[in-house]
Amino acid sequence: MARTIAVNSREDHIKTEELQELYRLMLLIRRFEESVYQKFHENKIGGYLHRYDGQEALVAGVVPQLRLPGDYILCTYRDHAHALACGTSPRAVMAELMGRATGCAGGKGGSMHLIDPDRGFLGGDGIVGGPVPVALGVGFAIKYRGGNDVCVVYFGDGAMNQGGVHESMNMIGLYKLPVLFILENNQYAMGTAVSRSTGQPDFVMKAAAHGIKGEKVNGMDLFEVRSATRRALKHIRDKGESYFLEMSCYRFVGHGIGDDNTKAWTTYRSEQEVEEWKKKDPLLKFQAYLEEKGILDPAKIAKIEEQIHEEVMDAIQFAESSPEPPLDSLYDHVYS
Ligand SMILES: Cc1ncc(C[n+]2csc(CCOP(=O)(O)OP(=O)(O)O)c2C)c(N)n1
Ligand SMILES: [Mg+2]
Repeated sequence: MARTIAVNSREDHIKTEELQELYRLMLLIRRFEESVYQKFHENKIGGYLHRYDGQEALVAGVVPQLRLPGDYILCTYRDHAHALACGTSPRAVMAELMGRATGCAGGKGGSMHLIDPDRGFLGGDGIVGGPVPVALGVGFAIKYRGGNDVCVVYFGDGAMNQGGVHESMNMIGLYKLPVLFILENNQYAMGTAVSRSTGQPDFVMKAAAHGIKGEKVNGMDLFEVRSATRRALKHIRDKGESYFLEMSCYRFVGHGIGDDNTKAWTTYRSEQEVEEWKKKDPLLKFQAYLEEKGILDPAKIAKIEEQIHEEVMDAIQFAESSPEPPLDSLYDHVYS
């Protein structure tokens, strides 16, 4: 029989099945990203890519709380996790990374431009801060059409220094649009620490300057992310106005595939700092919690690991055996 576990507050009970699903999702994201690293170095993936290792809770604590389709999600180029959480198959994501016609953008978008509109996933964006003006438009459309859908927009701490982000936040605050901001504050924009790039590192205060309520959240803790998201969504759906969640987190690997944290130009953070954050690993912390509560045991974990491994291997096999887009489709979907 299904058990429920009380988390953080009496209202917030979670079924054991849901907890297991969240664990599976976080593990899928982690293992998927690890395999992507390997495939890039085998020259199976071209272009560039950015991994989400360490930030999994920001997606697992938010996306399953949404009504999809109905609500909408926009995010940055660090987008593999978001697509997987929306339900885009690992096959379609891997095929997109490998530039195959079976990819979720027909093989023409690549890592930074995953998209799956049927599931409400309006895509990644290679432009820092780029998703926020789009969220303004989506939020406006939701309000114009009526109903209480929400547009969730993910963006980074570096993006908070972009003019277009603040212009959009101003209008979202002014027009009271149903937008949930998820600031992925992973402490760095490429090699630049937050403290070196902004005179006011309190991002919730910056949101308040635009008339948007918000709070700071420990993004390394799935339950905290989940609870804050539920509060925020309730606020947005009930009041029809936006909400801002600043999630502190850390990317465990380099900024992108070209940053392996070892070369001189990547020594913007110390090994010791990385190790300190890894002690707060959201996946391992959640796993330990589930073991402590008797929801998972080593045998069950091994079984889930095996299933995820098979799922990722299947995605790779599918992608590698898929065709590239035909040459005569080169100019499709291109404006000239
Ligand atoms: C408008 C724009 N300027 C610069 C870049 C180059 N660039 C790519 S990622 C990045 C850092 C962004 O950092 P942040 O917003 O904190 O996101 P994170 O990569 O940490 O997730 C920069 C400067 C870009 N893609 N777009
Ligand atoms: Mg950042």
